[in-house]
Amino acid sequence: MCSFPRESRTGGGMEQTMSDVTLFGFPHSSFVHIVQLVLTHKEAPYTFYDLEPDMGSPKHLALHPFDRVPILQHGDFVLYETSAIVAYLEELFPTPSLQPDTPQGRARMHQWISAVNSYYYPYMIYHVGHERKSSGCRSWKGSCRTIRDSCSAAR
Ligand SMILES: N[C@@H](CCC(=O)N[C@@H](CS)C(=O)NCC(=O)O)C(=O)O
Repeated sequence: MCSFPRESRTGGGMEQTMSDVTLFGFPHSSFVHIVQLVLTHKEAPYTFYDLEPDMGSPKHLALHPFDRVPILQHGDFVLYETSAIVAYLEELFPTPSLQPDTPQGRARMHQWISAVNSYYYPYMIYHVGHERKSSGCRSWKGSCRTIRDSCSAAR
């Protein structure tokens, strides 16, 4: 069990609610936003813990060996990887359902989840986003080339 102190929220983000679901992340993370969107849509009470100051600490790595967020804790059960988390939430809070009701629809959904994880996110966030932040795309030609290549790959 994790011993981090927690800040309580519900999916709506306003009320103070005790819950055995805790989401660990940091506020600017797009993957954390995905989990928050699902919790919010399902009106599921949860506790948010801002892990930003503790990223990379032994406590964080005990929850996520790959040094990332989000992490979901439900009672004693700890889970990482956004797609696994949202699939778990779909079972835990089945209504309203957030997945299509046909095999083809669900297959397409999984195709998009995989494409975002494998292709869009690495190029658009890591290569373009991080390169822009570090260089501003003015001072370093190599950086501009990385951004141009990443945009082409993401297309
Ligand atoms: N495959 C992971 C990716 C999660 C991920 O990359 N999260 C980013 C935030 S959006 C992160 O933890 N970054 C920390 C870092 O790169 O140091 C998932 O699906 O949950």
